[in-house]
Amino acid sequence: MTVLLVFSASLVRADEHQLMINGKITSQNGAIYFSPGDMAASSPIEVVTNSPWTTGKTRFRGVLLRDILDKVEADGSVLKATAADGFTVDIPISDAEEYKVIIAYKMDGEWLEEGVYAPFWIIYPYDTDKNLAQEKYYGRSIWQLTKITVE
Ligand SMILES: Nc1nc2c(c(=O)[nH]1)N[C@H]1C(S)=C(S)[C@@H](COP(=O)(O)O)O[C@H]1N2
Ligand SMILES: [Mo]
Repeated sequence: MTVLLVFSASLVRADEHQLMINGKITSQNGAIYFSPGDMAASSPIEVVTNSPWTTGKTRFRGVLLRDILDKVEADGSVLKATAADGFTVDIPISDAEEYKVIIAYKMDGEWLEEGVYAPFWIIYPYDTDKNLAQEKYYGRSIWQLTKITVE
């Protein structure tokens, strides 16, 4: 009975509406979960930028990736990011240190749309640093982000 309860609880937690961070972090259970509401409770930050997916300047709101990594005490060099659509990409932790990379949960004042970009979207300030407006960083701009494994 206990096993069944634990199993169903983990199924509920590992869903498409939140972000699970695991791997080389400090956690008693091996993973830490954030819903968009949890993220919105932290200091919000905005990145206003053009992007390949939007028309004109778009206002992305989220939290600094480096702040979240600090919060979970990430101790590694690479983030293995996974999306609900099955897409995966490696993001060097150095990106979070060098650039104002955010984990976005809102776009132009609206929560990211379910089944499209929700719950989270990694966004770089593509306009601020021309170096960021290239395929390498677009490819790391994973939407429907649901899992980060710190390695
Ligand atoms: N969840 C998710 N995020 C993703 C992708 C994807 O397929 N799924 N494609 C990535 C890649 S490889 C690139 S170059 C950019 C842009 O993809 P697009 O040009 O197909 O829109 O989004 C990135 N983020
Ligand atoms: Mo790509």
